[in-house]
Amino acid sequence: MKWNICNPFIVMKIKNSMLKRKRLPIPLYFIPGMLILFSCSQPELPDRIIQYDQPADYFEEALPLGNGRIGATVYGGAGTERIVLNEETLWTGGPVDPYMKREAYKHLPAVRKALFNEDYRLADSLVRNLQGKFSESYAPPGDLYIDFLHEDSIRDYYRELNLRTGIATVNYSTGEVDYVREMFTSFPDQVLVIHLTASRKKELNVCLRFRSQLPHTVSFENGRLIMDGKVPVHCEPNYRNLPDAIVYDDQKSMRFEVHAAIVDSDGSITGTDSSCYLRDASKATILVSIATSFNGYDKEPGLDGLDESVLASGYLTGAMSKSHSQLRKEHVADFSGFFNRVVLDLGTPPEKSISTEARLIRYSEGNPDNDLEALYFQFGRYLMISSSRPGGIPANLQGIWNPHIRPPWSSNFTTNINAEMNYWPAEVCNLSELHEPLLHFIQELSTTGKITARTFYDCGGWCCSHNSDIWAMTNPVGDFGHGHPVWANWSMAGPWYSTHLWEHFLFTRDTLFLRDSAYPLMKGAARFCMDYLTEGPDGYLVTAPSTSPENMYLTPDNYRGATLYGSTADMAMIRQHLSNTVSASEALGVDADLWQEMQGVLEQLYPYQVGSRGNLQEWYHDWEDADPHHRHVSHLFGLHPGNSISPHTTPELAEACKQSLLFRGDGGTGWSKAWKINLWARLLDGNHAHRMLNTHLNYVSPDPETQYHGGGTYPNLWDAHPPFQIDGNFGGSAGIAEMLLQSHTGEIHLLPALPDAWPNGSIRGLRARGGYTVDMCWSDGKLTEAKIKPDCSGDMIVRYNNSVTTHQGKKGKIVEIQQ
Ligand code: FUC
Repeated sequence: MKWNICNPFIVMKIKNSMLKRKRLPIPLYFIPGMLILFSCSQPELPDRIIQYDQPADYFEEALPLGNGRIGATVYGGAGTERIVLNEETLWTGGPVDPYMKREAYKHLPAVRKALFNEDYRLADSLVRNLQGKFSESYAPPGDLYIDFLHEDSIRDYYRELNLRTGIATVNYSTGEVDYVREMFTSFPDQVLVIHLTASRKKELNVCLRFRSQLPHTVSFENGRLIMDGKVPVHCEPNYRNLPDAIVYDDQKSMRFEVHAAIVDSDGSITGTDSSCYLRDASKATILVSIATSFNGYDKEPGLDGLDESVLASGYLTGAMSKSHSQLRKEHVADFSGFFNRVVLDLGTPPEKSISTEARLIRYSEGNPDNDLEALYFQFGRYLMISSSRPGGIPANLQGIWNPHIRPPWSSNFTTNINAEMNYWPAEVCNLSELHEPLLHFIQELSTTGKITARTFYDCGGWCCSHNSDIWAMTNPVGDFGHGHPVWANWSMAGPWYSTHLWEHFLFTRDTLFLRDSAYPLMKGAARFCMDYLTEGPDGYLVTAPSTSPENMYLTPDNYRGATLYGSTADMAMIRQHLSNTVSASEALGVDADLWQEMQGVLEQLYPYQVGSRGNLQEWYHDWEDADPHHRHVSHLFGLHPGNSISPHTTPELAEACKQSLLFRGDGGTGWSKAWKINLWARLLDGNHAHRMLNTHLNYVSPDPETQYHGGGTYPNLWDAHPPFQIDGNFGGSAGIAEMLLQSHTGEIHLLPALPDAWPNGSIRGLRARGGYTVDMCWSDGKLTEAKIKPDCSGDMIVRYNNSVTTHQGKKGKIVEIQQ
């Protein structure tokens, strides 16, 4: 790497008093709002609003609110409001037993023998001996309903979600009365806040009630409507058709409590055992708190859980001590402090009256709408601010928004692309602190992963397989032999996850974080990789067994298999992670012996191969793909998210990646299309990246009767896998950023993949590796001005097209580049 990293010897002098933080340290310079620098010639803070002229019928039309911990999906019905509640720690199950198959590793030599005898059929069958249990599921506590006791005839209905403030609003009139409903989930106060007003006295009459699919009871105590319940102690993934798929246990099940209270009202409040009434009011605020007994990944949530009742009650009492306007003010300051750091302008918005759904449909019919693309970019940032806050749990497959007891793929952490993609926008989109839940989770994974590495593979270090959950599960899934190896037997989540640790350092240059939090974990993942590698038939080091996530090969004798040795994906992930760990050891000036060992292994890794059709080979041998259009493109990891391939440093390999992408085609699920936006951007082909964005934003109906299986976007802008999966939203935002700014090869590359469709525009507040904040304006497809603010002093290499210049960067001093 070319980064001029802060002197490692200075790092060693950091005082002990600074090392006591329990969670990962957050760089001090990320104070909300501090990085807003200037405006080129764009409107200040344009509206970023999603709007509709009807209530939602489906979950994918409802509007998501979140404070990282509490999720609230708001339908906005006029007669009845339905809000699907979630709490990020409410998961089925309990701490995983990482020793579930103590001697699995004894099967490894037989699998390797079969592989090196080229007996792939046998290897596919034997590798099933290296499987353990499935992950647990993310569960929904229930819904809050608010019945509005007024006339049925509604007019002037409008609802919106303001991405800048994190506030959802519903407006309508009936008879002579105008009703306004305003909702947000406050991070500072840890509650859902619903503010209701009627334009006439005594016309606000409502009933609050809960509904839950889980065993629960509801009571009304001291002016609070309280629902308490429990989740299953085990839940089978939704794709497994087994009896007893959901199991409860009175002692062990995780518990939850939801409290709701009506405050600040001029009406009268009464309650029954199942509901709470407000009568004759003109205004009211409803506060809702949720808590669970989750007490950490390694503690039984039933027997050794936190007191969910005390927690839920405490949050509510705290919020009740503040007025609605104070709660609102603090929420908006917190939320927009993150959101306003980045402003993107790609063109004029359409007329105000058009709903977001109509806009999306119009766009899908081929009508350009650059501002919708900018809105989509910001929606990804909105979702991250709402679903991932320091001290919390990483965003899962549905972020934090899930209505199902058996959600798609358990709403878990799927690690062979999805969990990582969720965090692709974190750094570049100036939300670095919000990366913390994932970075902290890696530490938890390393504890169970150490046992998995030893018991499944007889290796040191730590590893993680293709699924995980809140219990930091790391074993290969498959229910002890029932899983298809093409997804079950993949063990590279350790190195992939660990690239996030190094990326966080590159963007923040936080050496304390690198030394104390990141590097020890990186070393552990590197140790596993080095122990797991074995000598292949040509003398290179390879992984065995290996897969190329979820794709299958065809051997020359037409065997359709999953297990092989030395898949390109495995080799690329290990190459990336070892290179990163080498750089980390250099930055910290430590571990000379390990450095030497890693360098030696890097030199012996099976290199990239260009296949006979000019593609980057996915398999060790130049085999055909069983599905040439498969959604996974993990063999291109070195191009993105890795940096071992780029058109500037390895043009031939970049060309081979291009061929592979062309063969794969532009189809795929939501996240697959999002990945391809990033890949085409890394190939510096802005027009192809934009074409992918076009198809990524294709309107998908939320009606389950619609049989559609190719990605796209729902009316509320959620990514359609289908069903809803949040990774494509995050990957899409990251892809748009990647089209405008890249920094993975040691240069700050301005407008690397600007498509013809965006001739004029501006962006401010993107972040580049090395610790820079970058603002740019362009016109007629050409950069007009860039302003780059470094966090540290040192040389700064800037590229625009083929011109590369070096600047002396001074900490905090803006470097202006005019074209
Ligand atoms: C992987 C993908 C699927 C889906 C699932 C959650 O298995 O191949 O497309 O995203 O994760």
